[in-house]
Amino acid sequence: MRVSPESKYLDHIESVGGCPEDELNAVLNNLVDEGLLHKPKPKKSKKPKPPAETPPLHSSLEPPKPINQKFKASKFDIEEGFEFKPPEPTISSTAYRWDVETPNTEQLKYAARFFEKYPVRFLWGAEEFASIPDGAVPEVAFLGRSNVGKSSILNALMAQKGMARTSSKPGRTKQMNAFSVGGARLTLLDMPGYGHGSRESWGREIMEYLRSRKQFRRAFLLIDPVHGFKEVDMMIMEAFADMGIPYQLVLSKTDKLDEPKKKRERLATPHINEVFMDVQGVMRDHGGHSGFGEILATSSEPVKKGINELRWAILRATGLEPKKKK
Ligand SMILES: Nc1nc2c(ncn2[C@@H]2O[C@H](COP(=O)(O)OP(=O)(O)OP(=O)(O)O)[C@@H](O)[C@H]2O)c(=O)[nH]1
Ligand SMILES: [Mg+2]
Repeated sequence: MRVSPESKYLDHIESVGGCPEDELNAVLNNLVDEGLLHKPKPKKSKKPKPPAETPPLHSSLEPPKPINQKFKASKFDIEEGFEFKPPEPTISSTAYRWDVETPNTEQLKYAARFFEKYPVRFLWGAEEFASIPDGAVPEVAFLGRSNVGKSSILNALMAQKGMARTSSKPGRTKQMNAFSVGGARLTLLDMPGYGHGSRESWGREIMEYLRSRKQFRRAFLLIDPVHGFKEVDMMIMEAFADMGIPYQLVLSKTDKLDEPKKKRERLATPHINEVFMDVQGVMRDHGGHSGFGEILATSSEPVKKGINELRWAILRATGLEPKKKK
């Protein structure tokens, strides 16, 4: 992935109808002033690489070193005297994992049932995040720049088209919306995007909400691999790390990486393996220790990809996965 290619990003902004730099800078400066964010060190500018030849999956790319070995033997493993080995890093078309086991078919089926079996309920929408009382039901939140596909991925997870409102115009989601799934055992939060079309104070409010929320379990930070990281994404990851907010990176709209070769070359889109490596590298350099050891590649349309793996990741983050039988 070409990380922060300014020109590509600006092209994109032009294509969506405006330049959000002032807004972004205002949001960032606010966060920095509040002491909630540190400015990332400026990166050395790299020469743009030529469009990548698509290597086969499981290619010879060496996975980089794990950035945070958090995987630990469970109490059950210790009690039963099982030999403990952290999982080997694995890479596939939908996931790069270095700190967590690959879910098996049964687990993915369980995750699908959990999300699809029970009716989804819209719980509340709020512009003033501080006003929502704490509760006991675990929550996960979907964050990312405007238009990255947050509401769409929630609809895919909930298997309910139109439950969360989507739009091709950035800034569609104007408030934080909460949805109840899995028979009221889990709450999913759709956050307003930061950047183009967003309100200035949201960055600060969202951070404050995530930091103080008792039942909050993990933020899923969406990155569009065609546009790559922007400075604000890196600042958010650093803020997560500074505040000890657990997060996981999710690549959205990865169908665009599978587009016909001609179009892909025009967009200079890399292969997914290359994206995984680059994304992990950026995460390692910006707030890696708060990030989870799994990056998922998803798409919500035209075909769904990686949705059950994301569902499983959510269940694990919230402790709602089925426990091992004794
Ligand atoms: N190709 C493709 N397009 C997608 C995908 N997911 C979302 N989109 C499109 O991207 C646009 C933005 O999607 P949203 O889900 O509204 O994005 P958002 O992050 O919620 O945007 P805000 O609410 O404005 O912050 C819409 O036009 C979607 O149809 C995907 O997986 N693949
Ligand atoms: Mg939205």
